[in-house]
Amino acid sequence: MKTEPTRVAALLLTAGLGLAATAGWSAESLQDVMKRRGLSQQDLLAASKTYVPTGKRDEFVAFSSGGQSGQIIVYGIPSMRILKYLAVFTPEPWQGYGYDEESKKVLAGGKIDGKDITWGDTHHPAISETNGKYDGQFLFINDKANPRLAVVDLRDFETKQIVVNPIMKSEHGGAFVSPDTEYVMEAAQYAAPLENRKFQPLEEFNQKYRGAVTYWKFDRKEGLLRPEQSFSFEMPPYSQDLSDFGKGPSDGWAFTNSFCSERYVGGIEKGRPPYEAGCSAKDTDYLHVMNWKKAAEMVKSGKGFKVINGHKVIPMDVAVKEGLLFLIPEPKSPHGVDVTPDGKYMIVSGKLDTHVSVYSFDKVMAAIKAGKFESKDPYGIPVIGMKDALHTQVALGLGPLHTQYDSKKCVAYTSLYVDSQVAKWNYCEGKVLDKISIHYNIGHLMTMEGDSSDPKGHYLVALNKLAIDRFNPVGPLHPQNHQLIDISNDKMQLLYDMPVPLGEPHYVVAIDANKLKPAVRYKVGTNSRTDKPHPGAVRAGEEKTVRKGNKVEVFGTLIRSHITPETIEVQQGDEVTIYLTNLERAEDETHGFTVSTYNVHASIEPGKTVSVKFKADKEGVYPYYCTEFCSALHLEMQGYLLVKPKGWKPTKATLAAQAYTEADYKATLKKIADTQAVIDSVVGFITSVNYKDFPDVVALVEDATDQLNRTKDAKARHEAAAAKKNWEQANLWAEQVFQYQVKAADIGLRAKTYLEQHGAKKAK
Ligand code: K7E
Ligand code: CUA
Repeated sequence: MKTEPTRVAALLLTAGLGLAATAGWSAESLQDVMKRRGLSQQDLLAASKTYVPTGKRDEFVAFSSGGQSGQIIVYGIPSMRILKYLAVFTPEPWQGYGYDEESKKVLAGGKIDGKDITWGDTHHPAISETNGKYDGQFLFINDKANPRLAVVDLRDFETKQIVVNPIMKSEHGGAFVSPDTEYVMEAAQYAAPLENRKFQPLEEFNQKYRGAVTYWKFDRKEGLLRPEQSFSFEMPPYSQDLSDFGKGPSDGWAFTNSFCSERYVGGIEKGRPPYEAGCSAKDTDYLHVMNWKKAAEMVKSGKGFKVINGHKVIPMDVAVKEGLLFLIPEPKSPHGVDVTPDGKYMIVSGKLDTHVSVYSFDKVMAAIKAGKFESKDPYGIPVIGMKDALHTQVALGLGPLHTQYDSKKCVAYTSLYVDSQVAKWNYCEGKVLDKISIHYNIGHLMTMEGDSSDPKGHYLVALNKLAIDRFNPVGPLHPQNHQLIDISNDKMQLLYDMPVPLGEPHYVVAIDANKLKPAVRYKVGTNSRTDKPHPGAVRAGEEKTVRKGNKVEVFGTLIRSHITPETIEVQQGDEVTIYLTNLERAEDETHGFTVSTYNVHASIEPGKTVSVKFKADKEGVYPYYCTEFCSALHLEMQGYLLVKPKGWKPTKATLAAQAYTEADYKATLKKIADTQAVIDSVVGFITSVNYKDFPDVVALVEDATDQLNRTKDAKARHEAAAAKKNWEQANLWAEQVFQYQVKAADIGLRAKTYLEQHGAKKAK
């Protein structure tokens, strides 16, 4: 037990006294490496465009759908280094998501019909916008399989809310945000009866099944979707698909694609042709055009909706009468609809058509104003003639799907699924500019802030459906495949293949890294899921255990390197809740917490308060400990949950004594003096340079000072014990002084290294 601190002290001594290591140079030249690894000039160029040297950061941060994993993958561009998985619809143990009480409450918001759903089919992440531009505050993502929408707060990258769509049974056309994020849109996919738990025969599909588009009201101040202020359009039972909000001149309007407007219902087992045949029989489907702003005002005034499953729904006949809903034919089995950055055009791609269709918002408005419609659909919705709405159509290639925009005017990129290519083209003039092949079968593609009103150009990511021949084989299930493409020049250049180990990511969005300003700590005692003070929080010295009947509540704290309390004693059958507050202020000083075999885990970042709860239904002894390697004495960050059987009585016994001597105490005092010398030399170095010019170092110095201040209490205790010749207590409290010193010295050395690496100058 005494060896580890001694080893640490020795390490500190060498590190503190030795100076910066001499820089090592590779004996190989660039040419040698190219030859040895078989790299071309082109490879080197690509590598130099993606490589981010140690200590440097990426220009953009991407948020990728994690597909069936129900999570979001965060990575940097251009390095394509994975930074984090955000737990959204699926429990994620590292973050305690689904294993602590606060996150369980968020997940419970996603229960459907009272049942837990512990996964999600995530498709489309969306970053919140202000005036059509990414603002980096919130992130939304949908679950296609179980129609749900989640809100992630980008102040701490945590999921705060999951809502269930009250009328849909599946959804796909979400999440998309209005230019000021007042609303988040999601469109249904597979039509079904809107009433919950209601059976209707497929024979009555046309009459009883319905699609829908929902507008969720977003309360930016509280960071929450407001179901009571949200509403939906009832839609025909066409399979609504991707959507987009208008912006600029088209602000106030929104657009949703559909496929299978044939309303075919399949039945391969009855000898009928499959869905894929029946759903692509017609040459056109319908683009749905909605005046969402007018609809929102109508609903707000308390008119024009009926209530289904407690949710406001605008019936189709009302939408038609009020001029809120129109259709335009679109070719053929379309998938993506993407409004141009200037808001003047809507670009639609038909999977089974070689063209992209550029619709003019002005022309659509003119037709509506003139009452010029070519027909009505079977539900009485006016249909605007395709010719009256089109700006142009451009032949791009086979299987066009999704479109993104460049910072250069009129320049767009469209994915070609069948051709496995990206086409770069000009949508104002309707001409193709460049094409690049990818591997294989691209779905979505994404440019930097490329679906906002202010795209940033630079890079494009292709989200490919297959990863044949790309990566080291890992079994029949291949990794997902994102490819980074340089779009800063006229010709596109493929830079990098990135295997993605969670699938299937359908869409990804990327934001200028400077727009993200996540916090590094919470105000002490914060419930991170509500951003409110946690009633279970306590300050240092206020830790307590409270029993009420068979309910035991432990109010504890964590700080390097101990958990208070270190023993929890309960009776078998007690319901135990442990509230834990991380008292740290230092960056990245997260502690974890688990109790053996009770299936609980928490990640407690600086300042956070969380709770774990379980029934102590098994007699026995259960160690609990910190699960993050937080400090040199992390392994000692431990305690025991003692679950006593009913009727157990203590026998006369005492804790094992260690019997330390005065000599042990003196040796510890010597160790303290030596360590203080190291600390003094490090402090001497830091204060000899302009460390105050480095905010990261200032924070480290504050943390080190904080650790050193803690020695005062322990010092008073060991001196008091020594005065009473209680050598055991004296030695142990002296050891505690040393522990604080070790942490302070460790932090000080980190600060020193940082200063050396960042070219600190002699202080004047
Ligand atoms: Cu896979 Cu947007 Cu769901 Cu297209 S989606 S590919
Ligand atoms: Cu705290 Cu390990």
